[in-house]
Amino acid sequence: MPVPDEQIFPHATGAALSTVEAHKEPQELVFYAGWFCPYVQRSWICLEERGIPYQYKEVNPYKKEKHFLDINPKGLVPAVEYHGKALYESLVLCEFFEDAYPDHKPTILPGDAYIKAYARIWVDFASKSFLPAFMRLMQSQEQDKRDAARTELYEALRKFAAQVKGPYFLGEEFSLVDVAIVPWITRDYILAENRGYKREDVSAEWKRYADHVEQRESVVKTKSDKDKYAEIYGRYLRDEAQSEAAKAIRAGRVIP
Ligand SMILES: N[C@@H](CCC(=O)N[C@@H](CS)C(=O)NCC(=O)O)C(=O)O
Repeated sequence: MPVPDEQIFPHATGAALSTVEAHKEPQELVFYAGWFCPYVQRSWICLEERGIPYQYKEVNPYKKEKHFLDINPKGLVPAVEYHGKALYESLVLCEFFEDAYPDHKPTILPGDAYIKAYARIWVDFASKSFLPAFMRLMQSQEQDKRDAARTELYEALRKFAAQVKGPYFLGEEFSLVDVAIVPWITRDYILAENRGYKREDVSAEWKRYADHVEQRESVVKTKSDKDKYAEIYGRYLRDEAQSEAAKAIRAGRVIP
């Protein structure tokens, strides 16, 4: 039985479409992506930031086609094939691009060992504290659960924003911490339009940071037209989405 999530507009639009068009030629690195996916956007931003040559291939991960499951047995985008070998997990890919393409600048992890470890703490925070709260707020149907999720989200964002050196998380340099969170910043209008979220209600620091980071060129270049996200996020807002992440949130499990 096809899951409703399979009904996805088939390709990128807007600025992201131009980026896809520029990456059609075969390369040693094949990037399996879904234009709509925030995790994909993380890895995609890193590829664009660092000018790494890659071939973009659109995948509908909800179809779980055999070729794609051979690349990522979890059946999730993003994934890559590098010299014919497969890898997946958005943040692992971002770090892999650092290691496999050391001559491509700028790097998105700082060179200093302490700052690099510190950055990883906040990348982890984005995945474990911010993201589940974001999704809970989107998927919650009852008002009391929405209020609790919004409070949880605001607390996480205030903690994060209090550490922002500005304009980016670590200061002048855009880094993996920004990459880890910015795809959801570009999608927070969904919460603003449907769940009473406001950047300024989190804190002035959060609003300043979010307003700035979403304008980064690599972020803008990996975004599709706003109206194309509506169908997908409508399923989350009605709590009908059957993605692995949506099911995990519904069941109170960790997001895969
Ligand atoms: N932890 C993974 C999550 C990736 C993920 O959940 N991708 C979604 C699309 S946004 C997907 O492929 N979903 C297919 C499914 O849930 O069946 C990562 O960071 O790469």
